[in-house]
Amino acid sequence: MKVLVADDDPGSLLVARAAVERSGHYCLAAADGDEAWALYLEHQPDVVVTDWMMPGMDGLALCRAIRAREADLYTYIVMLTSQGSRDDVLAGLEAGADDYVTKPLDPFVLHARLLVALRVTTLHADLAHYRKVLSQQARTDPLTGLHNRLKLSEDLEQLHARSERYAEEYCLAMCDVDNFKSYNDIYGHQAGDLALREVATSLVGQARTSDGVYRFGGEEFLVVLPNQTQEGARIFMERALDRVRELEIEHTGDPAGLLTLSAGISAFTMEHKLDAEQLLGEADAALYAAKAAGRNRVEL
Ligand code: GH3
Ligand code: MG
Ligand code: MG
Ligand code: MG
Repeated sequence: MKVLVADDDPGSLLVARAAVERSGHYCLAAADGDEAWALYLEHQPDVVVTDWMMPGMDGLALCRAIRAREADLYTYIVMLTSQGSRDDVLAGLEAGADDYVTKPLDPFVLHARLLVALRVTTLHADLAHYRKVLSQQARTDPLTGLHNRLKLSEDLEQLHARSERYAEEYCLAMCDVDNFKSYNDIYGHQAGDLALREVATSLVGQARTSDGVYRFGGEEFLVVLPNQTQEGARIFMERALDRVRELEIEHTGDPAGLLTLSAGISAFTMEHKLDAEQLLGEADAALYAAKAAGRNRVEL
């Protein structure tokens, strides 16, 4: 672990530092609270062992500053307190310290407390990791690996705010696989899953890095096209539909004999400032028009 030790008493600092290093940890030493805070910000130590009374920023203020700042990383804090100061102990723990050791410092005691610190910081690192994994999982569609609707609503909110602020246009394209119910009926659900994956991969391959491809629902995909005019979006989607036809996924239940896609496009422009929800509605209405006009096409 990376351990930051702060003490304005040089002798005490030396003992603490030796104990930390003998325990096999990397030690950063600070002669007062202000230096400790600067080192904390620079190095993000796993553990802070801090004296209570120090000139400038004291141990209590340091504790509070660390707790107010940390987000994902947890810093384990051990307070060094003078013997018999029970109120200090309580104040320290309330300010966010995890543990305390009384002075004069016994190196063996500090070594023992660092074992606990290691256990706790490892646990926190695991939790942070799982939080991240779960957060990603919650935003990912397991079948296609695409971002899902939750992620779409977050991204769309951001894009909408940015586009409004900088007066930029963007487009949404709602896509839906044609006659997919009959595809499942003819080829089976597993083949249907595979086809959805292929369509998803094809759409992603078509998109620019700034574009977003989301699984909106069962066999529906939403493509978000930032900084794109409606005409640009139409050209993009025509090409995307070409690519899907070029997959040549046989579908005898479809008039084209192939698996095809229909798409409806809506645009956010300075003249047509709908909110994101209304734009989704417009894209869906355009998709409905594409279906009504015979499928396998793009409508605005
Ligand atoms: P249209 O051309 O009008 O879109 O007709 P459609 O048959 O594609 O539309 P409908 O809404 O009637 O059927 C959609 C089908 O998509 C029904 C559903 O079983 C299938 N589907 C939805 N999600 C999945 C999935 O994850 N895997 C598979 N294999 N099929 C799915
Ligand atoms: Mg002191
Ligand atoms: Mg559908
Ligand atoms: Mg469909």
